[in-house]
Amino acid sequence: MTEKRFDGIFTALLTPFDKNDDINVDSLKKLVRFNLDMGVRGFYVTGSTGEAFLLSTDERKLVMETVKDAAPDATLIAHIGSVNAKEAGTLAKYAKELGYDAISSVAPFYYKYSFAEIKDYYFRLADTAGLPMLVYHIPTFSGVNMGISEMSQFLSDDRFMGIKYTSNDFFTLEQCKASFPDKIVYNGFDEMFLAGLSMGADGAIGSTYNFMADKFVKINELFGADRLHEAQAIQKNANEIITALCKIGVMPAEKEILTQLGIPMGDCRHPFSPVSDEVKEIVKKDIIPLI
Ligand code: MN9
Repeated sequence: MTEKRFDGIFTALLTPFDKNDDINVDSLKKLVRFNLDMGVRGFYVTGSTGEAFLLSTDERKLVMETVKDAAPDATLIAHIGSVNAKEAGTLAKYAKELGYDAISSVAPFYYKYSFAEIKDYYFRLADTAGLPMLVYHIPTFSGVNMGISEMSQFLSDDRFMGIKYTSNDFFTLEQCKASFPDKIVYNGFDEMFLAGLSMGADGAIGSTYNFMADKFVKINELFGADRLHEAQAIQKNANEIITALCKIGVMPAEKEILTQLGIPMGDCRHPFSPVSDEVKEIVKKDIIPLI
């Protein structure tokens, strides 16, 4: 088996639902193939974008299995994070069993844990799975902010492969990469991918890649070839689309785009609202032509 690569573009996979609000396995396979065809290196499975916290443990396992079956050769990172650390442990073991390449977790949230407790959560999961651990840093959602001194406590350890960095504090991103050049840093906000690259990111994990990964694969290539202005033009085009998505709700709109492109995704789960007819029209008239 060839060594899996962790640089490049990773789609934070959306989770398609059918009419009964169950996982749509068929659409999930199509979505994986569609993304492989756009040139992604791999997938970040059941993360925020995959509605992890709205899925049961069995549903999370089903998504993980389906993706592994559909993309056995891609690099696969399972987000196993949960507010319930025991569930996270179960999923971490399952990721190992399925042959995933790494696990990742958001910091334990809702209760206000000390940093020592957060650290213990991560180290236990890394030991449970025996897979490289990717810290998922998303302070606006988790409420857990970490600076370079906290991050260093993970990145200096062999069990940690790097950080998925979803924040616009690029100075801290740069400090992570400069202090730990051998670790992988993923840019988390798609609309700032080029900025992240210029501060040292090795790649990116993002939600808009579900339907436009090809643009980001290209930005990455152009950046690597020092063709910055061409990369900028593509980022600008992508950002027109992301600006439109932000106005109507990012994940519901992403699902609607894919549905209109021929992969039925269903709505995001309650308490997200179903996509309105007005949003469907906006997607059709204003967004699809920009892709
Ligand atoms: O996975 C995503 N972050 C969140 C990363 O969902 C919070 C991003 O891809 C954003 O959805 C995207 C739009 O803001 O950058």
